[in-house]
Amino acid sequence: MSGGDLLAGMQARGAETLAEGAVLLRGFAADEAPDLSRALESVLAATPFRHMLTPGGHRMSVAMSNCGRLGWVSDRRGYRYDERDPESHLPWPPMPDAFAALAARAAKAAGFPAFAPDCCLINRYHPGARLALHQDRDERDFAQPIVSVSLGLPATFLFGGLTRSEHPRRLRLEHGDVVVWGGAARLVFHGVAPLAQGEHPLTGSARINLTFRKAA
Ligand code: MD6
Ligand code: FE
Repeated sequence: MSGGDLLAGMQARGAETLAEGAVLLRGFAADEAPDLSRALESVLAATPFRHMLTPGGHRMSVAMSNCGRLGWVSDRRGYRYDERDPESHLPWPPMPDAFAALAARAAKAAGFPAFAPDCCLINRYHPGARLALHQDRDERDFAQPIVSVSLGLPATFLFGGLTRSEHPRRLRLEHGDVVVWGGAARLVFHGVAPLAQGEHPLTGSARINLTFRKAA
């Protein structure tokens, strides 16, 4: 893509730089959200949402599943990527084409032209569910970005710094918003504040987040 194309695409979609390496593409996935939602239904039929256990023994308030060659899992042994669903012992369902295409298109719009994710972590928040401040560091290559797609109810995303002590900014993520994050921002601490009550026509009383990673 030429610099001109990149700029045109970003202006058309209103790209916002959150930090060096982190870009918010507002509404980038809004048009295809119904297609994504249909594809998601068939993934979840094979590998339903579950509340994983943290290494410290707490049940996570966010429900999770995965698709793609690898899935992110947490249990008493720690965090890791695994080729199989620990509940069914089957491989995770393949990543739907619509998922992979969107992730690549968003990464490209943010300046990462060769993103080929092997994992899509699927997060479901109901009111009250939250994600504590963390870094994504279970992946092999931190030169690879992460693409994060928000569907359904809005959330307050906490966007911190490279140390846990830095006070996070609060950022509203709405249905169809995509955040691409890599480069200097790849290891920032981040989280999600407790989800507020609400109803969304596509997802009901939930927020769904798809995060695409190149884990291996
Ligand atoms: C969420 N997202 O938005 C959780 N991690 O529900 C994440 O933890 C995340 O959005 C790395 C990069 C982008 C993200
Ligand atoms: Fe994360």
